[in-house]
Amino acid sequence: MPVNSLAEIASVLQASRCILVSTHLQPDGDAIGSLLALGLALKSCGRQVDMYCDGGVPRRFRFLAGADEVVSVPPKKAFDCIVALDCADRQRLPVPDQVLRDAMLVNIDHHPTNNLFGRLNYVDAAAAATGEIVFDLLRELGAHHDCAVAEALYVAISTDTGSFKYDNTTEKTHRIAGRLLACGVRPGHISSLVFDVKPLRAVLVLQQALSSLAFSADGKIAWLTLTEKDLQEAGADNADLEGLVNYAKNIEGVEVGLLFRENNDGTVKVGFRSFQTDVAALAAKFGGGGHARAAGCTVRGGLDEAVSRVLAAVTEVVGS
Ligand SMILES: [Mn+2]
Repeated sequence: MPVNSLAEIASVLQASRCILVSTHLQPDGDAIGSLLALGLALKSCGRQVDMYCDGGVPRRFRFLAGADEVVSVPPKKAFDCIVALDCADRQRLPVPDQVLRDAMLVNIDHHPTNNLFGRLNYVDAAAAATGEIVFDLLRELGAHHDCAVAEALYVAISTDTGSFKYDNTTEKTHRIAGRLLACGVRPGHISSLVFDVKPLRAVLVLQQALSSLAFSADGKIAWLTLTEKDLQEAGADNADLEGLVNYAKNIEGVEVGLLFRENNDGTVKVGFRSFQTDVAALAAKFGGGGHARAAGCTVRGGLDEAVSRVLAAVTEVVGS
């Protein structure tokens, strides 16, 4: 699926003086780790580099070196080259048209749905993370993997593989991780900062959510509900709800886990997780979408109404 080679992309980067590195909206660990690794490495190769992501670096990744150099609004200047990382289409890239206009747009990604929107494209759906591709690109560039770059790549790869637990994890993933450890990455240190330590408000909102746990009669569907008041009392925001739905899904005997989160605009956000059931198809019935085992939608109406409508649809598929 890659259209251009990493050698071609490396030579464009080497020929560019002024480079913008960016990534998709609502950046995750792979987005931020890939961005920082490539940005810092290009700087160390003597390029002028701006790093930009929508909203800036999320709190839990701010310990990474270079995070304070990432800007949260698009820089208003001309670039020779713009690199989009981990971004499946142009709509997910928050860079305005006028900034893109005269620049060489390079698209580096691993989403199978990537529509090759760059002038140069390297898309490898077999890569567990965009960070794996950036690792190869840095070798092509002859860039030195210092510890800061290695930590950023480790965050990219460990987050997109769920700490090397998902089936996208390959022999190559572990080989790259091994090279990163050789550069000085401490896996316990990174995983405690990225996966384990949580702000108190996230634990308080988890406490609220668990107290709402409910099941279908046969125990195959489990769901959690959170009201706007629950979130306010905990002082939590959406970022604090990440992974919460899995508490419902991972209960023995449960096939579909759901999280209903009341918004303050008269809608309810629903998260779906499953073992086998195609929840993307279920979410699509309510105008949402996602992956087969992880999907979401937003339903108009109150919490009780959303719960009963969505449960009726899930029950039709998994029984009750
Ligand atoms: Mn990714």
